[in-house]
Order: sequence, then structure tokens, then C-alpha cells
Amino acid sequence: MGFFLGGRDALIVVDMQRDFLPGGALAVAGGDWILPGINALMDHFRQREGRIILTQDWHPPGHLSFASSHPGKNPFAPVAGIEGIGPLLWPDHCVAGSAGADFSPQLETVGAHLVIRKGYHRAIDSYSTFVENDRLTPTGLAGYLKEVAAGRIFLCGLALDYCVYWSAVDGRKKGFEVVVIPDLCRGIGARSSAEALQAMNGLGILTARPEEIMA
Ligand code: VGL
Ligand code: ZN
Repeated sequence: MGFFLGGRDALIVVDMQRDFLPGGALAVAGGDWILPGINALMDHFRQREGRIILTQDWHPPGHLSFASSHPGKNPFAPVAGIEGIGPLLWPDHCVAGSAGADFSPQLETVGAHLVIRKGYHRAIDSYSTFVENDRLTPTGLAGYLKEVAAGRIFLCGLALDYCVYWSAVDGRKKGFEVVVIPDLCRGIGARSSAEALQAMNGLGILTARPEEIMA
């Protein structure tokens, strides 16, 4: 199936930052493997006049999603009862302005129209690139996409089970047609990634292979 890309399509490249890549503070296994494919896909969108949006996880020091902000807690420990935080605590990662928050030096960023940052409120995490984890605070991305008349969004990047997943769910809720490209995503957990794919399927979120989009 071909997708016939055009000016109403947007590619959202999620959190391809040093801290989420091998060697980083919250490294996602295989994250570096998807870089060439993501670069090729961005190039293809550029040729077809689609929009390209990059996202960055962008936390203040001492962010409440960091295990280090909770005495006695370890990274990846479950956390409950704090609105906007969880279900897991994380190692310190993507601190605004730090080297770990930079995009991978292998990511071709020149073609991007917009960079959207999220997670900058100390007490609220933001997995979705549309709405923060209090499920109320918008990032502004839906408004941007509506103003440029984007109707369909394609998602790739890290992590499939958190930021890609929640971005897909919220994109759908906001009325966009959503296509996730699993071959150009990697997840933090194997089980949570499988669950995310299944849940997305049930919500009418499409998946596609890079070859189908670049055909
Ligand atoms: C993410 C955990 C914490 C992600 C961000 O980009 O998926 N995951 N912060
Ligand atoms: Zn984060």
C-alpha cells in the first residue's frame, strides 16, 4: 500500500537524543540502528513537501520523574500516587541544556520545520508530544499542526512504549490520522512495547513499514 505523501503529512521524530541512545543515561537498546532509516525518511518527507517535527525530552534538574528526586528509590522503580509522574521512575536524563539532551550527532536536523520540547515542568512528566502527563497541559503541537493544515502524522523514534505510544494516542484523540513506523522505533521494555503496539491497533492507529511510505 502506498501513502502518497504530500503537504498535509507530518513526520514526528521522537526524542532521538544522546541520553536515549547507547551510552546515554536512559539508553534504549538498538536506538542507534534506526538513525539511518529515520534520516532517509526525513529526506523523503522533505522531497514530498511534508512537515518534519523533532521532539526533545527537556527536563529541569531535579525533575520529579528522576529516581534521584525520591530518597531511597532506584531508577525503573514503580511509583504511584504522584499526579503526572510514573508509572516508573527514571535515571536522571535529558536535563535541559546538557550534552545528553542534545540530538544525536548522526541525526540530520537541518530539514526540520519545528522542534518541540516537553517535560520542562518540574512536577509533571510528558511522554506525549501533545499533552503532558497531567493529561491537561498542552504542548501546542496540535495547534501548530492544525494551523499548517496537517491531517496525517507519522511517528518514529524513542521510546516506542512511552513517548511514541502516548504521542500516537493523543494524536488520534486530537483528530489526526496516525501512522506509527515500528521498524524505526525502539522500546524500553519488550513487554510494554508489545502491549503498546496492541493498544494502538485497537485505537485505529495504523502501522507501516518504511518501504511502504517511501515507495
Ligand atoms: C521517555 C521515559 C522518560 C521517552 C522520556 O522518550 O520515551 N521515556 N522520558
Ligand atoms: Zn523524560
